[in-house]
Order: sequence, then structure tokens, then C-alpha cells
Amino acid sequence: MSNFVDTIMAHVKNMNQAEPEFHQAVQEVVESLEPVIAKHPEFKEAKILERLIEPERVIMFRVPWVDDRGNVQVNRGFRVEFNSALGPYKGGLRFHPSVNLGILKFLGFEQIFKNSLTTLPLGGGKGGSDFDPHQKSDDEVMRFCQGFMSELFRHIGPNTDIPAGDMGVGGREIGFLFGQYKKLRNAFEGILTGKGLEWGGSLIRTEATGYGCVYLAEEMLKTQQKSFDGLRVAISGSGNVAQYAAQKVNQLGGKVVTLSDSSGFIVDEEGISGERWDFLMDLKNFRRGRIKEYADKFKCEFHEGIGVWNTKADVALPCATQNEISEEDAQTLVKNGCFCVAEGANMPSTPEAIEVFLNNKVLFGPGKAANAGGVGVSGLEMSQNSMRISWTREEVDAKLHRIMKDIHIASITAAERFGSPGNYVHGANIAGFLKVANAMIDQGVV
Ligand code: NDP
Ligand code: 2IT
Repeated sequence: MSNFVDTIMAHVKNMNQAEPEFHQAVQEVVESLEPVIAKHPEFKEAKILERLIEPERVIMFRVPWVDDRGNVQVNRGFRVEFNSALGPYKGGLRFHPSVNLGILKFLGFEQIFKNSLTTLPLGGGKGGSDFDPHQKSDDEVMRFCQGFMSELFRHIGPNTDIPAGDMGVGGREIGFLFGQYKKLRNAFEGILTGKGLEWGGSLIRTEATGYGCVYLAEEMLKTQQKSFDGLRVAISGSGNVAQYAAQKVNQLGGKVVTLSDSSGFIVDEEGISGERWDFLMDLKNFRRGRIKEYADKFKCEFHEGIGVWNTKADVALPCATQNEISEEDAQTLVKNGCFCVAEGANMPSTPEAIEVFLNNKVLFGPGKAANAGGVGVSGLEMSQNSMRISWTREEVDAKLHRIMKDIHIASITAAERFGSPGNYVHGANIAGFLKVANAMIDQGVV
């Protein structure tokens, strides 16, 4: 490691102890930025990196609520308002028992660069709670969301901070959160994205992250004169991102052979499409069941625990959670012939896994580029809310496609310009950073 990276990382680790995911996210960006800082002494002088790694504001709060048995429960709520150089804070809310400040700081930090890559005027933020929506009734989820918003509403606004969904926060939760905000503020405002289509949501927002991930992978494949047609695709997760990544792969002629959840994974050699995909949608979005039920219904393989990456595939789309692809998983994927990986999830590959992919010339699209379609269409939802109009499905999909193609070009161009052609990790980090850094310089020391 160089002196520059060493110095920054020593500072980050000292100031943010016990936040390993945050350290990991910062380290990757700082390593990518070495050649940029060498060429731009003005960034060093203005202490851009030191300022970027410090959130502008962190809000932590108590969320008490009452469960169905009448017992009082207490969870912790967070909103990390990381950087507003390019626009109001923007990023999802995650409800998962693993949520803590370090996880939300890694997500908020990455969001700054991802949002910059979309080309839309969006700052970066993230929030959530250690509340676990699994096995909760709709009423319990509603009471929790109302409790959560009873504090969050003071901190957000259509020009200040606009949260959205992430793990454990989908259409149901966004509805409950929106209802409570409206009641408290007595204002119908676009303060959340991913809203219902009848009350301010955008067409294609539900599909956007999964579709965008496949569009980015398609662009990477094109650089090698390949397409999805006839390819075997392994996908992890079976939530929002995985579902629509699978649908888009099917539409482009690929075959999705795996999906997973936190209990295990399925391998379906018939391909997860048609009535099988419809069954999955009902299972996960309405019955809220386990992936094993899919295997029971269609008589395919189910394996408990992790191991989804042992499935032979040409393309891997990790769409579950952080650090789900270990070095060994990456080696197995490469050994089995995988030549393209696009991260639907945030930071699903460990640094060691990324090294394996890059050393083996795998087309590797990092999350900041590959999953930016979700927040991209969130930005489009905000525009439609401000103009009080709704674009058609075709219009939004075309804009999403354009955003993903532009992210591909911006990443390739920045990688080339700063000495690592073909490295989308460096390219995405650098392209995302440059706009934010220049905006921070323009806006002075604030
Ligand atoms: P969902 O909650 O809809 O789905 C998450 C899926 O991942 C579920 O199938 C879940 O299984 C599985 N999962 C979670 N933790 C683990 C684990 N430790 N091991 C195995 N499987 C696990 O979330 P999303 O689909 O929205 O999000 C998935 C990823 O995509 C996250 O990294 C998120 O940050 C990222 N992302 C999401 C965007 C969005 O618009 N929603 C935008 C950009 C990125 P189970 O139900 O059993 O917990
Ligand atoms: O990680 C992400 O980009 C998201 N969860 C979506 C954020 C958003 O504001 O749509």
C-alpha cells in the first residue's frame, strides 16, 4: 500500500473504530483515486478526501413500537446524511437485524459516487434500522414504520433528503412511511421514492435496479462482442433486485439457473422464467415465504446455507448482500467459466474476490455502476413529482437505459484516462469522484 492510502486509512480506522464495512468501502475508493490525487494537487490542498469520508450529519434515534401481543419493542433508527455537493441527500432505507452505523456509513459513502455517476443532481445518504420485517404482521410493520417516521420526518424534505427502499423496505413500507409523513407535516410532498403508482410513484422504479444491472452487464458483454442470448446466469437473493434482474435476463434470451435467500439456494436447470418466475413473485412479495417452497413446487435442487456460487454459470449477478462473494467463491466461479459479474447488491464481492476477477480478466461491474439504475429512476421520480407529471413506462425505461449506457462510457473513459483500461472499479470510482470533488471546491469550505 502506498503512503497516501496508508495515511488516509490509518485516519479512517482510528476515527471510525469497529466499522469494518466502512473501512472496506473507503479503502477501495481511496486506492482508485491515487492517480487522480497525483494529477490534481488542488484536491489534496482542499482536503477533499478528508472531508468526503466524514458524513455531513448523522441522525440516530429511538423507535419504540407495540407488537401484536401488546409488548413494547425498541429499535434503533438512523439516517446518515453523507454529502450534499451535487444535490439533496438521496439513498435508501434498510430494515435488517444486521444494520448498524458502520453498515449505513459504507452504504452512504458508496451512494455519493453512485449518485454522481447517474448524472442526476443527487447527493448521497443512507438510513434504516435494526428492525427485522421477517415474520412480522402487516400491522406490526405499519406501527414500526409510523414510529420510525415520527422522528425521521423532522430531517427529510423534497429539497433536503429523499429516502427510498433498500433491503427489507419495499412498496409496503414506503406506503406506511409516506402516510405518516403526510399526516405529521400536513403536506403531500415527494419526500420518498418508490411510491405507489397511484400516489406519485414512477413507472419502472420497482424494476429499475435489476433491469439497470442487466443493462450494464449487457454493455460490458458488448465490448467482447457477446450478448445474454443463450448464457447461463447465476443470481443470488430473491428480493426486489434479484427478481427484476432475472426478468430482464429472460427477456434478453439468457437462462437464470439459481436464486437464493438467507436460508439457502435453488438450482433450476429449466430456467427461472414464465410461470416459475410468476410463482417466485407471489412467494416473495405476497406470501413472504422461503425459497425452498419454489424447489418443492418445481422439483428442483435446494441446498441449505450459502453456496450459490458453486453453480456453473457464464454470468454472475450477486443481488443479495455485502461480502457474499468470498475469494474462494470467486475462484470457483472463474474455474467454472464465469466471464462477467455485475453487482446488483452493494459491495457483494470482498476485495480479495474482486482481485480474483480482475486478475482473470472477468468483466467486473462494481455496484456503484451496476446497481445505479435504482437511484437513477428515483431521480426521475423526483423530477416527475416536481413537474407534477408522469412519464410512460417506455419513456422511463429508455431514460434508464441511457443512464446505464452513460455510466458504462464514463467508467471506461475514466479508467483509460487514469491508467487502468478495462478496470470498471477504478473507472466508476474516479468518474463518480471527480464531479463531487469539483462541486465541493466550487462551493468552498463548508
Ligand atoms: P430485498 O430485501 O428485497 O431482498 C434481499 C434478498 O437478499 C432476500 O432474498 C434476502 O433473503 C437475501 N439476503 C439478505 N441477506 C442475506 C444473507 N446474509 N445471505 C443470503 N441471502 C441474503 O432487498 P433488495 O433486493 O432491495 O436489495 C438487495 C441488494 O441490492 C442489497 O445489497 C441492496 O443494498 C442493493 N440495492 C438495492 C436497491 C433497490 O432499489 N432496492 C438499489 C441498489 C442496490 P431473506 O429474505 O431470507 O433475508
Ligand atoms: O442502494 C441504493 O442505491 C438504493 N437502495 C436505492 C436508493 C434510492 O434512493 O433509490
